[in-house]
Amino acid sequence: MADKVEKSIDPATLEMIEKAHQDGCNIVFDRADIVKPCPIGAEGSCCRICAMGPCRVPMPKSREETPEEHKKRRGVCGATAETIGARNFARMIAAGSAAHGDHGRRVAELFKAVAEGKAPGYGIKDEQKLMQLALEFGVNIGERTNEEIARDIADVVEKDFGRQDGELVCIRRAPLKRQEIWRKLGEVPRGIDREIVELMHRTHMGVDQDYHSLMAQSTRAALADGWGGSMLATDLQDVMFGTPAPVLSQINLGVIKEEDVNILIHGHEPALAEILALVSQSTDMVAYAKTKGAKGINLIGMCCTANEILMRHGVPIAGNFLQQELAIVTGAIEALVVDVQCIMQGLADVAQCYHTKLITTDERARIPGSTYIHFDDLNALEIGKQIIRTAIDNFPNRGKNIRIPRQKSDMIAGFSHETITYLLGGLFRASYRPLNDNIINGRIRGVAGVVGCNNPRVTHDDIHVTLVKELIKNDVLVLQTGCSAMATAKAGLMVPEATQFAGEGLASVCEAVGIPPVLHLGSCVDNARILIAATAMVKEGGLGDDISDLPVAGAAPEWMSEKAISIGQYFVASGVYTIFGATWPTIGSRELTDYLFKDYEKIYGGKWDFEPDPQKMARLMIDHIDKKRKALGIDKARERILYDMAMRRDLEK
Ligand code: XCC
Ligand code: SF4
Repeated sequence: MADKVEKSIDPATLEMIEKAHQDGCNIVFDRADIVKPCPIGAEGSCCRICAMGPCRVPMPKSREETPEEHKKRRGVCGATAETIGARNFARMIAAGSAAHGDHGRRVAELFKAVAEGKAPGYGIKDEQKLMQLALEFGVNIGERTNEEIARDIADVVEKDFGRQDGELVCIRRAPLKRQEIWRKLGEVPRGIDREIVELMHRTHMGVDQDYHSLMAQSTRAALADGWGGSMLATDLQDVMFGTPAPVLSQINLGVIKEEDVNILIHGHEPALAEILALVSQSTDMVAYAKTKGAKGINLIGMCCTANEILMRHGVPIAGNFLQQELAIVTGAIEALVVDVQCIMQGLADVAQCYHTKLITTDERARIPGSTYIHFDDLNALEIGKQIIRTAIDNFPNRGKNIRIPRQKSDMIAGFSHETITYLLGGLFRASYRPLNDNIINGRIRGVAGVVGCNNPRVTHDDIHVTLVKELIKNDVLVLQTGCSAMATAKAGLMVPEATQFAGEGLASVCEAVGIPPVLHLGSCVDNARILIAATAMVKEGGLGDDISDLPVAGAAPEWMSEKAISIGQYFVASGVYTIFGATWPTIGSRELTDYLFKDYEKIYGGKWDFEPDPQKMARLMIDHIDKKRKALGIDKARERILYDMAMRRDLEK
């Protein structure tokens, strides 16, 4: 990795970095310059899980090690570089799966409270999805009320977290062939909590010392994320808050309004954000804001909480992960309200440079220097009002030093699995048939999921945008979530006009259906929607009988969080070729890396890969897609269609 990277391709971000410096305010980009990544930690070769260490067993620099050297590369207990690398990787998966699992659990708890009528302000918005879940989970519908049905669904879901034996309920959603692969390997998750606890146990000093078996349990914990915690979170959120449908909104720091009380909500769980979306528009709150000299209340979002309320309410997004501090730097944010995950501790210091109140709300995520307002699902409306009032009261404290970048882009979001079927097939024939047909006939070459974070070790947004542009140019339909979705939305790729960047085949399909070539599917837990979409493609027929047969690929080009590794692992174990950028955390062990990058394909049909250059990354993904097309025998169709298009172009001349 180069020592000096360009900070960002986003002009709004660059402008605010400069303002932060003028204001003498220290931000993530500065800290990334000062704190260099530890080279031994970066390659996964530092073990610090017991007090005989920490043991550092780095790969020799700039040359192959001899087999003798490799044998001697061990920690005090004798742990090999493979074991150390696998343990570190496994622990990332445990933490990532735990984060999504705990998110799912909290949603399930709220769902139960809603079913019991104990959570005023919340309700059941998507009755159809409730019934679908009831049918799927074997819950009796009969003449019962929605609440009674929800109560029983809550019981089924609750068991998924604490079950000791058996299988997670959503495992049955996967293609049959995939389920059989997992069962044969003994990797079907029993309970979400159990798999994570067992993985932590196995990585303790002196337990599992075979990287194969450490990675097998890692898969089990990761599947408990993708087909467990994340999937349940998405489903129950849809039932309570509504299944997203396409919605037009705007993104980037330009959505901050100078004359309004600006309330920025940041984090991951939608329960609080949903209430704020409701309360911030209430007439008494808006009236109160006016008494303080503001024109109104502007609720905006950041990171995945933003994705949740964007998809369901069209709430504008101020930016992605690396812009969280920069929003404060505008000088126009009255309150930054956070829940859990991806919240930088640096926010507290940046908030001190301005009038912004940093409000923490979750007992699991406390930040020194913040104001803590405990959010309680059972008293959500009252607390929501208290938060909004606190923000409004802070409006008169604004300084004179305000600068809001002009940049904001239009975007369409809200492509749930359900809406994709409707859009493609129509309300009465909702299906994936048209998508499969267009893949088979070659107009669409394949489908890519591009997801994940920002990372200041690479140029902000650049890798996302370059990769996605290259993919759509080559007729690959792109599905996105997380901060990656925000990067390309800012770059104008999530509007129908973006078909101008798409290849002719993909553009023709998008224009016929009226969708952008890059679809926003939601937050990081909504990666589960991508699993369901892939499964629907398999079930629709004509593209093989397993996810690993599909011409699809996945990427997290600017990843940074442990959740991203968990997501990657469950995609790989579900049969998807998955490529990460930025840095790769097992480079210190050749054997382990080969196992993940090569041998995995024989086991799962999918595998990991690493490539920081977005052009090369696109090439690798497209090559994989073409390989799958060839195996399906549909490679020729694409040649024909491209030939037809060239002829048509010639005729039009
Ligand atoms: Fe966090 Fe989800 Fe990563 Fe963004 S993409 S930095 S995890 S907010 Ni999930
Ligand atoms: Fe070192 Fe082994 Fe302890 Fe790890 S477990 S710190 S390799 S002695």
